[in-house]
This record gives sequence, structure tokens and C-alpha cells, in this order.
Amino acid sequence: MQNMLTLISNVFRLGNASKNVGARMVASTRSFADFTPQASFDVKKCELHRLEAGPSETAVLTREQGLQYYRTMQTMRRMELKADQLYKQKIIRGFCHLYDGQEACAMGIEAGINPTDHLITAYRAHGYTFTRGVSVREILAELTGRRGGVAKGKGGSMHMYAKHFYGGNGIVGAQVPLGAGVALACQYQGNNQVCVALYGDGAANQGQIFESFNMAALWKLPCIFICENNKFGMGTSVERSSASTDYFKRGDYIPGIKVDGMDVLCVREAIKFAADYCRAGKGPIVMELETYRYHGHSMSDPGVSYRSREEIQEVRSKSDPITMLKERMLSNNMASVEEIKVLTPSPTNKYTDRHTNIHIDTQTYRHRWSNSFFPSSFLHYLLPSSLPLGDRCRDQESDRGCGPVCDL
Ligand SMILES: Cc1ncc(C[n+]2csc(CCOP(=O)(O)OP(=O)(O)O)c2C)c(N)n1
Ligand SMILES: [Mg+2]
Repeated sequence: MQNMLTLISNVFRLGNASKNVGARMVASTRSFADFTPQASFDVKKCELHRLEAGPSETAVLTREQGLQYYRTMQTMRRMELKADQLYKQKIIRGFCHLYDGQEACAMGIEAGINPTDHLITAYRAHGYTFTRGVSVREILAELTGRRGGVAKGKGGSMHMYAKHFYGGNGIVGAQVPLGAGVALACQYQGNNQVCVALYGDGAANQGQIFESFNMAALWKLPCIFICENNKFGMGTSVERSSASTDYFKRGDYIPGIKVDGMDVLCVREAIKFAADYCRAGKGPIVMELETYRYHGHSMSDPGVSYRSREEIQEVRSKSDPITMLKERMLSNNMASVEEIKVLTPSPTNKYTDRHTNIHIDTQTYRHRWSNSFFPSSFLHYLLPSSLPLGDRCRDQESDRGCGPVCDL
């Protein structure tokens, strides 16, 4: 009986977290009172450029936040591993750039800004699409070219959008001036919102980035320019492509911060600082997130010809963002091993499958593929009512769900 009450109370208390991104309730057999409700953690000091003081070096984490961040990052990771598998099975076609390894960047940014703030990124966009509120189901449906996808199956890996999320952009660097434009709109409307414009180290030497910096500084736009430095642009290392790899200093007259992009709490504190800076009307700020991608550039790149397997293994074992958060929570008694296990994917972990909504039957994809592949999906789009019912997505209500034909 006592156990039952404990379980129910945990479910109710954690249920409040479900309003947040990707959050759902988790039950533990331990009493809620047994856990440390919140703890402070030291995070790596950020390097600063043209700033007297920087982000906090201490981050407070509540148990609810920790579980939510852990679950969200695990979901992103698992979604990418599923996409990898579906690609190799030729069920996902075309471009596909995976984000595993970089999860702390997307999660930390989302945790430090408001849902009404704006975000635009490059083509490595699956993680941000998820943290901006799109379901795994809609993302995978998009990747597999289905009508149930977030862009009705027409955008694919690089072109997904949501409210306050402007993609998913395939032209390297081109999203940065667009982001500055969104920030200009925020300033014009006086809504106190900011825009986060992300780009990679491979884009950081482009002229249009500096033109955007100039205008943003001149007009004091509320824009956070973020360079996700994952050490490579395709197969070229940052040392080979950039005369200066201090990407946080590249704004010259714009203040900058260099942040540990593998630590979700460090990213969260830094983005909070940057957003406060912009909201105070001080103009733009540049951030460099030091991170690492585990996969190759895209699915056609095995990712081991320009770096060693040992290098990848070392990052995985020493600074994996998900493991780091897990260890923090466990060593501070903020979660139980069972809870973490429930949130950690495994082939037999049915609860996690339902929980993350990504238990995917590959056979279903294979079987249905012909129904949703161009040109038939093109006809679905143009002539939905002229096709036999069996070929159409039957979810008439939302146009988003896949319906029985594409039962993702
Ligand atoms: C204008 C333009 N030039 C070249 C390319 C080809 N290209 C695609 S990705 C890429 C590398 C970009 O690397 P980075 O910005 O570091 O992003 P990451 O892949 O590391 O996330 C290049 C050169 C392109 N898509 N657009
Ligand atoms: Mg890169």
C-alpha cells in the first residue's frame, strides 16, 4: 500500500513536467522524499571576449529538470540511431545529417530561452526540430517522405519547421542573415524576444556571416549568433579551414563567449546570460559551443577517414553529454538507477519505446514506402480526394497523423 501511494504521488508530481519539451511522467518505487529535489553544480568557466563578466559558473538543477533533460537528450539520440538504421535499409532516402553527440547544445539552448523566442539552424536539424516541439513521429515521417511528416514529407531531413523555428536550411551559412532578419522583426515589434541563429565551424568563414554581424551590431539586434564547433566541416578539421579557431572572437566588436557544448548545464547558463544581454537592448552576442559529432558528416561519410576511431571513442567515454548528466543525477541522489534505466533505450525496454514514441517496425516502413514515395505522395498532395482510399492518409482531422496507411 505504501509503495502504491509513493508511486501515485510520484506520477502526479512528475506529471507537471509534461508541459515542458518532450517531458512525460516517470514513476519510481522510491519515495519522492528520498531524492534530492535540487542541487548546484559547478560548470566550466566560459572564455570571454569583450565582456567583463560572463555566465554563472554554478548551475542549479532540479530533479524534474534533470529527468526532463535526460529524457529529451536520450530521445534525440535514439531518434538519430533509428534514422541511421532506416537510411541503411534504404527507407530514408536523400540527405540525412545526424546530430548524435551534440544533444547538449539543443537541449541547453531550449532550456535557456523561451518557447516564444526564435531559432534557426543549418541542415543538422533533427534535434532542434524535436526540442522546438515537433514529435518524433512527425520527424521520422518527414524523413521517410510521408504525408504525416512535419513538412508533409516534402522537406526531408534538412527542411523541417515549427512555430518560432525557421528550419533546417541546406545552404551553408545562409540561415545566419535570415536569423538576423528575424531579430530585426523582434526589435521592430518590441516583443522582447530574441533570435538564436546557429551555424557550424564550416560556415564561420563566410562573408555573409560578417555582413550579418555588422548589421546586427549597428542596429543592436537581439540576435544570439551561435557557432556549433563540432571540430569538422565535412571532412575538414577546424585547424585546416580556419586561420583563427577562436570562433567566439570572430564578431570582433561583438562580445563573445566560449562554452562547453557537451555540458547541458553550461550551455543553459550561457544562453540565459546571452538572452538577458540581448533583452537588455545591448545588441547581439556571439557564442561558440565546443561540441563533437559522433556520426560522419552525412550518411555517405563513415566519418573515420579524417579522424581516428580512438578519437571518437575518447569523446564518447570522457565527455558524452547524456552520460555526464546521468552521472550527475545518480551521484547526487537526484534519480534512481531504475528511473534512469526506464528512460534509457534498449531493445527489450518496451516502456521506453512507448515512452519515446519511437518503437518503429521497420517492416511497416518498407511495406508502406511505395505509397508515400514521389510521385505518389505528390499526387496525394495535389489530388487527395481523387485517389482510392487505401492509398491515402486517412487522418483527415489533423492532416498530421499518419493514419492507417502509414501507421508510423
Ligand atoms: C554555400 C554552400 N557551400 C557548400 C556547401 C556544401 N556543404 C554542405 S555541409 C558543408 C560543411 C559545413 O560544415 P559545418 O558548418 O561545420 O557544419 P556541420 O556539418 O559540422 O554541422 C559544406 C561545405 C553547401 N551546402 N552550401
Ligand atoms: Mg562543423
